[in-house]
This record gives sequence, C-alpha cells and structure tokens, in this order.
Amino acid sequence: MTTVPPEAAAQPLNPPATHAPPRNFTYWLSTTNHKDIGILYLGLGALFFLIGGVEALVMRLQLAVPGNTLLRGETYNEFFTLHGTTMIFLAVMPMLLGFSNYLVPLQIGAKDMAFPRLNAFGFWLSALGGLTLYLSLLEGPPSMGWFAYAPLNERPFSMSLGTDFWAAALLLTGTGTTLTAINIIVTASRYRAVGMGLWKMPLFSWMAYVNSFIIVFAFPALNAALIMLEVDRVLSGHFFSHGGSPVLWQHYFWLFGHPEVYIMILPAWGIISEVIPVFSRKPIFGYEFVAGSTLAIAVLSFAVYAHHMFAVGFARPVNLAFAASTMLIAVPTGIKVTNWVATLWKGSIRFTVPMLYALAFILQFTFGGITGVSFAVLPIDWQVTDTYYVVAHLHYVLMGGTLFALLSGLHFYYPKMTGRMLSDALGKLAFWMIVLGFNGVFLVQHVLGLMGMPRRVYTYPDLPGWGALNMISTVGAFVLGLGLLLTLINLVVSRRLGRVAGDNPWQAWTLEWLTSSPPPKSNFSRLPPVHSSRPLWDLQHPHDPDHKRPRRHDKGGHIREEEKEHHQ
Ligand code: HEM
Ligand SMILES: [Cu+2]
Repeated sequence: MTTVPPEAAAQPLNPPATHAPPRNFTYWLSTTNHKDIGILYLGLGALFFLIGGVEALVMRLQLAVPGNTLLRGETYNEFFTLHGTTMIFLAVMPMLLGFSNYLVPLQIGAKDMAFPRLNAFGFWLSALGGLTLYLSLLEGPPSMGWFAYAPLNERPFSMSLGTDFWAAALLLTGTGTTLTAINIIVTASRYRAVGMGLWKMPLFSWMAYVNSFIIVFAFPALNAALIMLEVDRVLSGHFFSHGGSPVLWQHYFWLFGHPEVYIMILPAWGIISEVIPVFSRKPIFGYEFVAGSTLAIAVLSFAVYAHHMFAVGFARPVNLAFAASTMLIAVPTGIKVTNWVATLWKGSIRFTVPMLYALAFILQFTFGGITGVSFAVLPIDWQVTDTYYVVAHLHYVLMGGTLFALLSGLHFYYPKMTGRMLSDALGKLAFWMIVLGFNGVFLVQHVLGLMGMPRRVYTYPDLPGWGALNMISTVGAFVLGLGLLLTLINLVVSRRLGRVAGDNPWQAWTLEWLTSSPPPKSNFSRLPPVHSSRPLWDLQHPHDPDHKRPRRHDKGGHIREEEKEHHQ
C-alpha cells in the first residue's frame, strides 16, 4: 500500500503566510483573535504560577526543620491562602482556558470563537481579578485559606479589607471564566466543520465543551456565596454568622468547589487523550467511552460535593449517600484511565517529552485518584481530614495530574503555536527533575499525614521522623522548582533557536495540524472533508479511512501497518 506523506497531503490546503501587524503592546491589549487570547491566558497563568510557586517554596523553607522561625504564624496563613487561591484561580484555570481558546476553534475547523470581543473581555476580567487579589497586599492579605470557611471569613475574624479584595478577585475571574465558557459552548455547538458531528469532535474539544457546561452551572454557587459574604461583611448581614449558618457557606462553596476540581481536570484529560494516541500510533481506544464518561462525570461532579464536609456531622444517611456517589464517580474516571492504557497496549510508542509527561500523568493522577476514593471511606476521612494526607492527595491530582497534563500540552503544542521545536535534551532533563522533585515533595506527605501532622500549621514539634520527612519534602520542592525553571528557559530560548517545526511535526491527525505553524489569522483557507474524528488520517489514507473501517477493529488494540510506517 502506498501512503501519501503528511506534508504532501496537507500542501494544497495550506493557507499562505499572511502579513502580520507588529505585535506591540497595543496589539496585545486590543486583540480579539482566539489564538492571541489563548496565548495571553497561558502567559497570565504562567506568571501567576511563578508567583504561587515562589510562595510554595517560602512555605517549604519554613517547614524544612522543626520549630523554624522564618515566617510568623499569621504570615504563613497569608501565604497558604494566597498560594491556594493563586494556583487554582489564577494559574491552572487560565492555563486550561488558554489551551481551550487556542485549540477549540482550530480543532473544529472554525475561524475564531463565536464572540471574539466577549472572549477578550473575559480574559481581561480574569487579569483584573489577578491584580485585585494581589492589591490585597496593600491592605493586609486574606488569611482564611482558599475555601474561606465561615465564620473565619467574617469581619470579627478577618478584619482587613484584604478579604474583600479576595472576594472581589474571585468574582472578577469567575465572571471572566463563565463568559469564556459560554463562548466555547456556542463555538463548539455552531461552528464545527461540515461533517464533524458532536461525536466526531477531537477529544480535547469534547472535554473543553463539556467542561464549559460545568463552569456555567458551578460558578453561580460561588458567586452567590461571595455576594452573601460581602452583604455580611459590608452591610452587617447575617447569612453565615451572627445567627446565620457557617455550614451554609460550606454547602455553597463545595457545590462550586467539587465541580471545580473536575473543571480543572477535564481539559487536562482532553490533552492526554490527544497525546497518548499520537505517540502510540493508534486511534484512541473506545472514543465513545472516553467522551461519554465525561458526560457522566459532569453530572456526578455536582452530586458528590458534600464529601468535603464529612467532618461537619451530618446524619448517617447523608454521609452514606455522599460516600456512595464519591465511589461511583470513580467508575467513569477509571474508564478513562483504562482507555488510555488500552491505547498504549501494543502501540508503537514514541517516548517524546509530551508523551513522558502524559505517562507520568497517568501514574500520578491514578495514585491521587485512589487516595481520593479513600476519603469516601468515612472512618479514613475522619482520621486524616485536615492532615498532610489531604495536602498530598490534592497535589497529586492538581499537580501530578493537571499540571503534568499542561506541561504535556505545552510541549505538544509549542511547535504549533510558535513554529519551532523545543529542545528535546533540555525537555527530558527538566522532565526527570520535575518528576523526581514532585514525588519527592508530596509522596512523603502521605506518611506525615498518617503520622498526624496537621495541614495549615506554620511549624511543628521535633517528633520522631517529622523533621527528616519534611526536609525531604523541602529538598524535593527545590529540585522541582529547578526543573520548572529549566522548562521556562527552554520555552524562551527555543522561540529563536529551536528547529523549525513544520505544520505537523508529530504526524498527528486532527485539523489543527493541517494549517501552518503558527496558524494564520483566520486559521484555514479551506478545509478537507471531515468524516471521522481523525480527518488528517482519512486525508492521507483515502483507500483506508477511519469511517470505512469496522469500529470493532479499532477497539481491538491493533496497530495498522501504515501507522507503523509513519513511526519509522
Ligand atoms: C510548585 C509546587 C508546589 C508546592 C511545593 C506546594 C506546596 C504547598 C504547601 C507547603 C501548602 C501548604 C500546606 C499547609 O500548610 O496546609 C500548599 C497548599 C495548597 N496548594 Fe500547593 N504547592 C505546589 C503547587 C500547587 C499547585 C500546582 C496547586 C494547584 C493547582 C496547588 C494548590 C494548593 C492548594 C489548593 C493548597 C491548600 C491551600 C489552603 O490550605 O488553603 N499547589 N501547597
Ligand atoms: Cu470533591
């Protein structure tokens, strides 16, 4: 069988390079193009990741040895509050929205988002939110933790205006995020290429799409809680204290907060679902299951929220219902992991940097998922709640999971975004430092938690083992930090010195790889016919397209002969 090389197949459809305006300050301030907004979101996320990362390192320095006095107790509280809020709302969320903005229109063959100006507005609201959070430094930063439990968040316990800045910051970024989500929903609903049914959308776009619905339904709970909090604080209302109910805050917060953890993982799953097949040279195993289980998760993510509240003292049936739903949500999650592993099975695997991050993701995310399910066993939760076991769990899913997926996506899409390849040697060195550093920081924290070390303490007594394990954790944090710094250097240096990438350096199959790198302003001059979720495969193999194959065959874990050829 002869195969058309991907470059030749893509050639006639390639739009010519257009003349670009100079990219100065006013350009970035006024641009409404989805790719620019995507890059702005990624830049915003990276900036705040750096800030949140430095905060983390300072906290780890304080915790390196027992009885340390680098930070005062109150300052430590401010640090973990800023760190948690920054990482979740200003680092991870913007980076995920950055990928969604950049990729969804390209993957579905659209010229831009449905509402480009709204898109820019959403981004700038988020940026303003970030600024607002850090303006709180002028007034005394918030210190009640990222979930801001009542009554700690109320006036008598948090007198400083910083807490109001915190609430305003979350309202601003939350509104920006919601607008972007609405934009993604409309774009993916209305602007898909002819022939691309919903069930043929590339998996990243699928998950960004479903994710946007979760955002639209989850953020109102947070916004309502924040507004009620401000009524309490500014107008002497009593929703959450002074006769109101502190537990009511927890209901509102976690009705947002648990879906939020899925909001932070769905696009990450989307990235992994793009990367694993390309570097296994096989279509994803069970596309329908990967996509369908996402829908189940979207619904269930609201039904599990009170598993964050087992220590509140609910009636037994309530506890049991939330324990059961939590165990249930592990099923669609497990389906995804199974599908990724089955895609790897008998694949022709290429250990590129994006693939290394994706493989580490599968291991670390699964590990974090398992400790997560362990909380659904009530006696375990009561034992370890508010200990370092929880800190370890949340970082395994958020960092070992989401952040590793982001790094995978960054290495995978950098050639598309810039036209240059990242340095492979530097990428691999950084990868190993990040993996070693990350597991060094957080693996030992499970043990510390089980030994009884509480979270959110600025220092601890010199009990047997505590000092040594904390020291390992701190050393790990610096190795991790160094790895991330190397990654940053790679990103900057390769922009000029990297090898020219070409349109489709990884021989991938979705539409974004058809256009030039970086893509021109309106993405495509014309599109190929779309019949399956891998239009480029179909284009390159007119005699053997996906849609003419019996489905059974793809799911059987076979690798097609041509796919092997491409690999060599
Ligand atoms: C760069 C590596 C990181 C290190 C070394 C680190 C370290 C820490 C430390 C020391 C704490 C305070 C624990 C306590 O006293 O209870 C903490 C809390 C937290 N971290 Fe990280 N972290 C890192 C990355 C991240 C990332 C990427 C995220 C989110 C995506 C994140 C989210 C959180 C959250 C939500 C909390 C809880 C804050 C709170 O208790 O209110 N961290 N982290
Ligand atoms: Cu949860």
